[in-house]
Amino acid sequence: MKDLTPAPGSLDPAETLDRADLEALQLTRLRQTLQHVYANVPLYRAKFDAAGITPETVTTLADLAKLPFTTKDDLRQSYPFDMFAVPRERIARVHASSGTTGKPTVVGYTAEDIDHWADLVARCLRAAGVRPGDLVHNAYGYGLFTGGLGAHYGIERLGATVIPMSGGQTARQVQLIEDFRPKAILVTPSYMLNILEEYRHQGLDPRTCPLEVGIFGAEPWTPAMRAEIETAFDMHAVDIYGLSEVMGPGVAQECVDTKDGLHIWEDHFLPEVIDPKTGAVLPDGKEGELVFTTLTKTGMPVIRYRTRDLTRLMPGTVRTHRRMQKVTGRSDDMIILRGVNVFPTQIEERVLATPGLAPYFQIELVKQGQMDAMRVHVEPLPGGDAEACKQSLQKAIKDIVGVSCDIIAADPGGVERSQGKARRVVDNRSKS
Ligand code: DLL
Repeated sequence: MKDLTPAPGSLDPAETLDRADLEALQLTRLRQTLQHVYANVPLYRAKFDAAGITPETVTTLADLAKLPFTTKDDLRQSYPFDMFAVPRERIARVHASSGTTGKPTVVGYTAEDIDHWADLVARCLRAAGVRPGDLVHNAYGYGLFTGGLGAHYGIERLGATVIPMSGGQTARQVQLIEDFRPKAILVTPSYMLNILEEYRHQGLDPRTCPLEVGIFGAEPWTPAMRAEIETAFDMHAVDIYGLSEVMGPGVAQECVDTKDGLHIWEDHFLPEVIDPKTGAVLPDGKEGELVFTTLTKTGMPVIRYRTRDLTRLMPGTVRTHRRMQKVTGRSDDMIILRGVNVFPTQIEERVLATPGLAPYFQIELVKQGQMDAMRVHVEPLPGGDAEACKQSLQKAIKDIVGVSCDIIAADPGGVERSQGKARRVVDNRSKS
C-alpha cells in the first residue's frame, strides 16, 4: 500500500490549534449557539426554562453538563421543521433519516452550514490521503440520506474530481472503477464487500484495482473487516463517522497515516461520553454513549444530542483534536441473550476470523419455547468443509462472545447482501 500521509503544511490550521486556543474557541461558539437556540427554538427554551437555566449559566465548558439532553424523540416530536432555528426560507437543504419506526427525523441546513460541511468533509478526505486533482468514486447513496451529497460537496471542495455513482448497480460500480481508475472510494464497508464479490464474479483481480484508499462509514465495522478489505484490494481502509442530526458524514475521521481512531473536528462539535443509564459525564478513556453539541450550525443546532453510539474519547495524536475509538455498536443494536450483551460487530469479528467462510453474515433472532435464541447465517466457501467451519464458528462465539447460538450454512449468495447500510439483525421472535 502506498504512503498517503498528507504533506506537512497542507492541513487546515484549525486542525492543529493549541488545546487552550481550541477550548477558548469552543466556549465562544458554545455560548453563541446557546443564545441562538434559546431565542429561536421553542423546544430548547422550554427545556432550559424547566431546568432553570439560561444561556448565561454557561461560563465554562464544564457547565455544559448542566444542560438537558436532546434525543431522537425530541426530533420526532418536532416533525417536520420545529427544530429549525432560522425561518424556513433560510434553510437551503433538508435531509431525513429513513425512519424505521414511525416518522423520519428531518434535519435542515443553511447555506453557511452546507459550506462548513463541505470544508469538514474536505478535511476528512485530506486526512484519508486524498489530494486536489485526485479522482474519487462516491458510492454513498444520494438523496435524503446525508452520505451521498455530504461526501459529494466535500470532494468538490477539496478540488478533487467526483464520480457521483451513488449506491447499487454493483456491476456498473466495478466497470467504472476499472475504466475511470479512481484513487479513492467512499462507500459503506458492507457494500464494499459486494463490490469485492462482483470483482471476483467478473474474473478480475481486486488487488490490481486502481483504488488506493477506501473511506468507509455509516455503519459499525471492525478491525477484522479492515484487514479483510485491505488485503483483498491492496488498499488502505479508513473510518469516517457522522450522523444526520449532527451534520452527516465528516464529524470525525481516521487519519490514513496512523489508523488509530477518529479525530473529532472539535472546532465544530463538542463531544462528551456519558453513562447511558445515569446520564453522568464520564472521564475521557471510559466507554459510554457519545453525545454531541454543535458549535457552528445555524439551521438546526443540537445541544447535547444523545447519539446512542458507544465509544470512548482519547487524546489527539496527529491532530490536537480528541479522538473517538471505532464505534463498537449502538445501544439500540445490542442483543441481550440470556443476560449476555452481544453486538453484531462481535459476531462480525468471529465470522471473519473463521477460515473457510465468506465475509457475509446475518443474525436472526427467534423464540425457542420461552427463550430468545440467535441464529447466525453464514456462507461456507465452495469446496471447503462446511460442517467444520460451522463448528469452529459456534465454538468461537461461545468461547469469546459468551453465548450459544445455531450456525446456519447458506449456499453461496444465500445471505442477504448489503445495499448500503447492512441489515445485521433480523428479528423473527414474534413469528416463531
Ligand atoms: O450514516 C452519515 C454518514 C454517511 C457517516 C456516510 C459516514 C459515512 P445517519 O444515516 O444519520 O448518518 O446514521 C448515523 O450511523 O449514529 C452511527 O450509529 C452509524 N455510523 C455512522 N458512521 C459510522 C462509523 C450517516 N464510522 C448513524 N462507524 C450513527 C460506526 C457509524 N457507526
